Order: sequence, then C-alpha cells, then structure tokens
Amino acid sequence: MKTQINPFDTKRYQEEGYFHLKNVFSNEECLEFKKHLLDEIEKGKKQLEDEINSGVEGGHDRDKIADVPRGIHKGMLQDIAHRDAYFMNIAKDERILEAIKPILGEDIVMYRSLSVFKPKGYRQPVGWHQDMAYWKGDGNKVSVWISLDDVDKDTGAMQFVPGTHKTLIDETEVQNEVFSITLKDKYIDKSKSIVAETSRGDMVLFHSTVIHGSGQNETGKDRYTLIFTYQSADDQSHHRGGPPETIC
Ligand SMILES: O=C(O)CCC(=O)C(=O)O
Repeated sequence: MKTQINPFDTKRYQEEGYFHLKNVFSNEECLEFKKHLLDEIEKGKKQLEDEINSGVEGGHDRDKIADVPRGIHKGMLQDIAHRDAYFMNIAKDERILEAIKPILGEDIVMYRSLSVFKPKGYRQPVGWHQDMAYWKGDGNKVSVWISLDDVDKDTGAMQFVPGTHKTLIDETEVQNEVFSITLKDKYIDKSKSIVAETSRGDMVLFHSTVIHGSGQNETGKDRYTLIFTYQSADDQSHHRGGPPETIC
C-alpha cells in the first residue's frame, strides 16, 4: 500500500463537492485491475454482438442489473461489480472505505458501479450533469472514481464545478449519447470549473449533486476508470431494481 500524500479532507469535500486523493492504489494493482476490465469489456462486446446476431434485440431495461451492455461501444460498461466478483472485492477495499466512512458512516451500501473508458477512437466527452437529476433515493451519495491510467485534460479528465453540490437543478436536456441527461449551458459557469488531472492509482471522490463531466480524449492514449457509488445503509435505493449491495 502506498502512502497517501494528501489525506482525505472531509471539510474540503463538504465545501467543494469533490476531493482528489493521490496514490491510493499502486501501479501494479491498477494494471491488474485494467487487465480484468479489458477482459470484461471484451465479454460485454461479445454479449452485445450475440444479442444483435440473434435478432431479438432487447430494449433498454433500467432495472435489470448487469444487463446486455448496450453502451459498450460508447465507452460505458455498467454494473461491473455485479458482472465479476473481482470488481466487487475492489469496491470493498479498505482504502476506499477509510476515505468514505467519514462522510457516510460505518454502514455503507453500493448504489451503482461502472466503468467509463475512452481508448483510441472513443472520443466522446461526457456532458455536464448532476447525477442526482436521474438517480433514486437520498442525495448524499459518494462516487469514487479510480484512475487506471494517467489522465490529463487532453485525455478526457474529469471536470467539476466546485460548490455546485448544494443545489439540484431541475432542468436537463438530452445532448450526449454517453450520459444522456445533461444540463443546459446557462447553468454551467465554466470560469469556475476545474479539471481533475489524475495519475494512475489516484481516486476522485465526488458528491452525487456536484456538476461534473469529462472532456474528449484527443489523444491516442488510454483512459480507463472504475467507478463505484456508495451511500449510507439508511438509504436502500439502488440504481437498478432490487436492494443495494452491502459493503460494510
Ligand atoms: O468518467 C467519466 O468520464 C464520467 C463519469 C461520470 O460522469 C459519473 O460517474 O457520473
């Protein structure tokens, strides 16, 4: 385990709605995570192709966990922790729990898991949005975004508008294929936005209402992530049908 160079600052997270923790996972761990993720993405592509070839293409069922990954060609694999227990184990890693317990308490459940990836040829930006605009349950959810590559502005780093987690904006529109619910431009003060450039092994924690998005990958470099969203066990909502997964 590497030493964290900036211990989690709860106060700053509460003020800004996100927090960047450096060097949480080692390079070797991340390469191993990425290897599993690439296998899972290949499986997902095959699952989708089989569905298309069978001629009975299923409609999008928001409630079905680990469904055919219909976003896979757009750089999204949903429900990774329910596709492979390997990822569920990562979601229960003590280093993550140590960071989120000061916000969520001792009893924590998982709301959702996914990977958003932008390898060469997957350039899509993720438009500015607030997750709570389309999520269920209580607003105090924390997403943990794990950087499996070095990511800078040109590779499609995460971007946040600090402090915006205090107000949920009730007006969205469909702009972007990957995360379809985005905010109208007039709500985004780009002069206040920041780019969270990350190194492999860093984690960014962010609140479910903070305005965020990510840029295009303008480079030929990889940009892979694992994302887990947690909430207090008092909140029994889940992104799909059924109860949330108990984490601790
Ligand atoms: O990784 C990304 O580019 C976007 C992730 C995101 O918007 C989210 O997890 O809510």
